[in-house]
Amino acid sequence: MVEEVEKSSSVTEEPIMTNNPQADDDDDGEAPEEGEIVSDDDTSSSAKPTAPLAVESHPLEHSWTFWFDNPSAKSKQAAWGSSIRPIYTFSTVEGFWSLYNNIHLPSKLAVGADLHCFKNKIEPKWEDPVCANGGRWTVAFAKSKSDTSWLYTLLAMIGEQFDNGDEICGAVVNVRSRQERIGLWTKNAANEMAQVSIGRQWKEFLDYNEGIGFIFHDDAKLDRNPKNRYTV
Ligand code: MGP
Repeated sequence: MVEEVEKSSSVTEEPIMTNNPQADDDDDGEAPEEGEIVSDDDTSSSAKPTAPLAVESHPLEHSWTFWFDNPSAKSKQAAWGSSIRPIYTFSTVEGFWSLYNNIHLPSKLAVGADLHCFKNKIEPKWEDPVCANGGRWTVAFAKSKSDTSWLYTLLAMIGEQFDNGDEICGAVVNVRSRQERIGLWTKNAANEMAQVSIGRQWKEFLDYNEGIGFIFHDDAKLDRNPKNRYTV
């Protein structure tokens, strides 16, 4: 049994969950599956039940929370962000995979959806005090082409691959009708050295060779199409 994933108290909708629950219940009495460990003396069907094998869990440096903004819950009248909900929090490698394996990839999400993975306790909003002076790098992908980069972004973040990992708030994938965009949110937009380092490393992790731009949240608040402050 992998470490139990901490479930948020406010789970309301499941359009991001696949119908692919983890096959954790191994004691089905059937032939072992490939890779399943069977003890040598487990030769009779009347073998006594044994204590479950303890599976090591590998703690991450930080806890992370997935948030989801369901397009069908978004309303033109409601304030921006009022339909964003925390979905799950995880704090181990095993917790990440059991969650990742059960939520849709960006290519399977409905147009208009936003899926966020942020350090626990940081809300994926400009208004969050940790994000307030921050900004974001963005990479745009053709429709259904962001799945691999989304995974690599998540692994780089939760695996603390960035030299300036403390600067990172989280990442979001925006699914839109013509494209998908991944945004990497950081804390101190004015710290150019840290932002540029993060942007360069992110491109390496994604094997992305085109230019990308960094926008300050303060600029985005004033202008729907803000200018890039940094490019790498
Ligand atoms: P967006 O989501 O960055 O652009 O911001 P997108 O995806 O091109 O737009 P969409 O219409 O396709 O979703 C779009 C707008 O949402 C901004 O201009 C803001 O009005 C609002 N908005 C976005 N964010 C991330 C925030 C936020 O964190 N706080 C607030 N208050 N508004 C936001």
